[in-house]
Amino acid sequence: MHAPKEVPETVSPARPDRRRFLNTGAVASLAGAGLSLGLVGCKESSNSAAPAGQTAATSGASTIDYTKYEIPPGQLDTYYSFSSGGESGECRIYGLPSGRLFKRIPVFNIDCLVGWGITNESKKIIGTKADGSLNYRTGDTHHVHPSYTDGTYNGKYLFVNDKIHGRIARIRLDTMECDKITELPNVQGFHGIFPDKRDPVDAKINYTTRVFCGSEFHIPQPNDGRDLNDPKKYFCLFTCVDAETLEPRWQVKVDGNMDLVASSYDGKLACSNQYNTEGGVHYEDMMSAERDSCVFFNIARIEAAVQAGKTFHIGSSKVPVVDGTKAANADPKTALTCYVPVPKNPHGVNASPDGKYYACSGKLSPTATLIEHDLVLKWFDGGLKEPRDTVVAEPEIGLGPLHTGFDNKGNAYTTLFLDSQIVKWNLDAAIKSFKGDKAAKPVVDRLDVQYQPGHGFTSMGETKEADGKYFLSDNKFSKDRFLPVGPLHPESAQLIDISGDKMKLIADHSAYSEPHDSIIIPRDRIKTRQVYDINEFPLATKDAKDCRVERKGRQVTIHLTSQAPAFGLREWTVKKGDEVTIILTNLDKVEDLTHGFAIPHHDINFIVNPQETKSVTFKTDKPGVYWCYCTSFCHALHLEMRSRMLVEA
Ligand code: CUK
Ligand code: CUA
Ligand code: CA
Repeated sequence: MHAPKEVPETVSPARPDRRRFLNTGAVASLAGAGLSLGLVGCKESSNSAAPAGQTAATSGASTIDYTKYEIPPGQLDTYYSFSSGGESGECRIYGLPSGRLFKRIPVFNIDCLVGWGITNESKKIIGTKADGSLNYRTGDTHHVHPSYTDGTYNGKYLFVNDKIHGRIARIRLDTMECDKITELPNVQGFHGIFPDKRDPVDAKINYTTRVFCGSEFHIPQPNDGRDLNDPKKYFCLFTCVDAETLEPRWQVKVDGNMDLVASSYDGKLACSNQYNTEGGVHYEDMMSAERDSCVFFNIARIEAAVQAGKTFHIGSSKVPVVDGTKAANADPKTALTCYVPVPKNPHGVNASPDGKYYACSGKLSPTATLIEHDLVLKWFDGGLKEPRDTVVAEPEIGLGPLHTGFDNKGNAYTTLFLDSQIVKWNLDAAIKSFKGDKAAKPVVDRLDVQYQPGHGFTSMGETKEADGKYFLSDNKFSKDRFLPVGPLHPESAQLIDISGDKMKLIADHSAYSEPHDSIIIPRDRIKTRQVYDINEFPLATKDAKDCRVERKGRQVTIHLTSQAPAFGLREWTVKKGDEVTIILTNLDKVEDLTHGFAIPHHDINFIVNPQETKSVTFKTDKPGVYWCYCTSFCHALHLEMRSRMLVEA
């Protein structure tokens, strides 16, 4: 899989030799790890994985008029795409269909362009220790989801997880900046996240008030050194976070782990796929059972149990915890949770836009499991015998199914990691086939992608307004799709037109490692601000005449403004060993007129946007002259835009 290869001059999406090479590599590496996958199909060529009678994969390349999708200079994209950034700890904003990268939003990572993790305001959001250093300098963002009103995006917030440190972050969509971060108590491997799509309790609140968070890694509770090597005592918590305060409201103790999270369209349920119902601590143990679960949470019952005080607490955490284990929830009529068995190590669970179904992919099983929402509610009412009776379809769709997007015509699009394909399957046909109708063929189309897709998502596909226009495949390998840039290849995000019967691959976009999830929103849903309101910032200096130096003992505060092409003070004097705070307000009101501020030797670098105020605090440890200069090319005299900080011995 990692053998050096020539770079082909042209890239054909359909070069079968290359696909076979990759596919066998992916399977072989799993097999090499001693895994018995129990997979059907052929390891030679992914195309033959299509069961007889079903459509073979197509390159989709032959007759496509790519100019149809071009965004010429000066024209705007029709969609925003918000993407996670994986190991980078950030989020990103792309335009679609062009694939233009507009912005990287620092969230859990330090960013010296905007000063994230450097300015006092951003450090407060990320969280600091007593000595003022950051709590964490890294993050791992996987899933991005905007806030909802009545089943569709309201343009207010974007929520994102940090898998490493169990933190949830919120991004304001008017400024596209992170404004809150919370660390969830007693959680490790916070992976799945999904906001409520409708608030069922308070009609006055017309937007998302809950964000549901799964946890993937089971740990001793509390994780303070007890039960270190007694995995039977480890467990995971499902957390509900308040969307406004971003504080945890309640948690649920569950059996097994949680991977992805989905929420219902009526506010009644949330669910999470579980690949480690075995409670294993080694991979062989985690894949020993033939079936795992998709666990459903009955939100109203959980909140009633919390209200009634049927709760406990873990360690020093004040967050109430209810017991959602199987043993404590044997009677469906009072159960808080319902564990629906699904085949082997599922990955990904997605709600269909009509609110009727949840598709849970098999990963180690070549199937997707379709669970009916109303049947889960029926089980909770005592009207169904077994949780498994909620399953209405389980089509064979291909090898390594992971994530599913939906169009507006009753079709699902699932990424097949091992097959390197997107498979389009019809929900009604899958349900008929499950009932025994031999004529019903669930799989309607297949398309090769390059290569090994992880997440895939349709435009507006996680809202009731799915529009059936685009599917974006976030692929884990790009290999020969782009000019090589050393051992770390970019990931490939491939845009697919799904408006017709056949999927058409229309563009490759490179992406810096490693986006997991994205969402696609029409541009008119997003309303951004271009200039801040100076009154939002209590520390603002509203007039250049008010610039000044204030000293209290060893603490010195510099009140400073920027207005092209000068800072409000030409120089200021401090002493070695002072603790200096610089508060900088950008007085320029013109859209796009950003100034930067950097101080040599002191590791200070940040920007101030029009009418914005930011501050930094640092120690002066070395006497000398330091030119504080503007880092953002703002004016013909940008290079001349500098002030001196004189540090006396
Ligand atoms: S997980 Cu990355 S491909 Cu974190 Cu959404 Cu499935
Ligand atoms: Cu201000 Cu450059
Ligand atoms: Ca398992």
